[in-house]
Amino acid sequence: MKPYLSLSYFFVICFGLTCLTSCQTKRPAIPKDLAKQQVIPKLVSVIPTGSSYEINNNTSIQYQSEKLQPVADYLAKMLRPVTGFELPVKMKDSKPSSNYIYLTLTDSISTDEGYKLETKESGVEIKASKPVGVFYGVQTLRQLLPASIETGAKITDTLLVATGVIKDNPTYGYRGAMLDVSRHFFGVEDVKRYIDLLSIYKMNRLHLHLTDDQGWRIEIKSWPKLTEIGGSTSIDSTKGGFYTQEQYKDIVKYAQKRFITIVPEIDLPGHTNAALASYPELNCDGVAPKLYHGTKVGFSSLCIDKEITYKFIDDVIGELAAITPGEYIHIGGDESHATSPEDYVYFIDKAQEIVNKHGKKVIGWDEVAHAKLLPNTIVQFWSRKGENAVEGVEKGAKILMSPAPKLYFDMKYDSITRVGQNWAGYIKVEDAYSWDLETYQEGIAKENILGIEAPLWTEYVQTMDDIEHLVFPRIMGVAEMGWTPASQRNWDEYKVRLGNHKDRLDALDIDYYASTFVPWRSKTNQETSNTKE
Ligand code: TNX
Repeated sequence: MKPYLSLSYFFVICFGLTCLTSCQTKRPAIPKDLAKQQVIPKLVSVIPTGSSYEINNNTSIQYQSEKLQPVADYLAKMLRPVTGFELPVKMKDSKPSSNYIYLTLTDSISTDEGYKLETKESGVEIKASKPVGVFYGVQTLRQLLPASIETGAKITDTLLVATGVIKDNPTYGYRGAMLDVSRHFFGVEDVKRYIDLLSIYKMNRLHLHLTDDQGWRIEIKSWPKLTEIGGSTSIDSTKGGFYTQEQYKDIVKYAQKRFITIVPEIDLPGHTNAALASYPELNCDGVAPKLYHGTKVGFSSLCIDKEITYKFIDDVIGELAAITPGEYIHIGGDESHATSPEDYVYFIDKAQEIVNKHGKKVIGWDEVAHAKLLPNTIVQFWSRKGENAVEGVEKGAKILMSPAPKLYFDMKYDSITRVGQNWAGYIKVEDAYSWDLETYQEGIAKENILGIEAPLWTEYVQTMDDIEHLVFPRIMGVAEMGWTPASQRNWDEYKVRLGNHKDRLDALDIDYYASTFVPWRSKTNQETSNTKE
């Protein structure tokens, strides 16, 4: 062997050995605590193992059960356009050996919505007992990736995931938002956008307040004037609108794919001027009132004594139940000041029976607690005093927590917020987050609580930007309150995680309220992913 040849062999071997010890193990470093620093709602447990996995052009998305194909497709659709990677989606009954995102169902996870996300240098595995848990694992993975993936435009960032094990599951099974589409109408695209945004934070219910004095927003085929007349206008007297049953079904399906159940509300027996204006026979005096464009509440009532009132409700609830796969129908029941207390109780008792007859359970605003509650009726706590909700607990009902001074997101953040009102006070981002569902009201304990819901009434809310401004970022705190045990939450830690969402909220083009009490921090991922520990 010529001396220069053996010398070059020597170098190759030396390089090879160095590479074996360093090239192979030198995975790009990303902070071990990324998951703890930025995921909302807060993860129950994170054990980092100090290395990373990179999603790249050779990554494949594989799933072990065909029930997971929609979730696998959802993930591929999220990442393909921004990365330009092929990301083939395939079914495979065992974990691939390298460069995978593997979705799998297992009996070893006991909670319905919980999941385990394990990242090794070879790939990411998400396991859950049900597809919903795997979907939540995917949302966690999404929040671990650079915020730029949310823009939908092609990105150049490296998609690194820190290695480690995340175990996560929610405290409450009902984590919701309500949108009033009656006072101002919001079309299908706006509702879908809201669904998309809620799903990022693992929310699972969207309650649509479909009817009120100012507008009837859902097609009822047996009572067509409800939308023809009652849906023709709104508080903004020039504009009306309603969902056809086909559009409603489309919203329901869109939400289902994101594991969000639509809870439709027909507000009864008050808040019914739009219905009363559409059909004179629903009025005790047989005279239809004019359509209403104001902001007053509590002046309208269906005629409690007329038989046709119950035929009307039976038809409406029947048609709605047939296109609503979720278990609940909301019957309103709030502020029925034009109905006598005796009539109110009589009416709510009958309405509950009608809903049950159509195979659904009732949710009602907390005044319904004055009625005889059926065993499966849910009381939604909203009023400033808790007596109604406590009466509900005493009658054995579960409570959905939406107290106005904390969760009415039509309330402004402060006196200079550009949209909203303040009858229940100003609600700062911290006020909406820093309280405990379980100690808020004497007489309502953890075992009485079904979950949490943040309503958005829209008397003064006209555009999607207005919705986003009032709801974000407060709704993210609500998502966390429903998910993370109260003992593991505190504002000082949360506000930092929230601040780390700045780039994501910007990339999603959300018109959020940039509270000065939150330490907003830009370029979280980019800065940290280049920083060695
Ligand atoms: C109370 S709370 C209402 C709504 C209003 C809202 C405005 C409740 C069940 N009813 O009719 O839109 O206040 O904040």
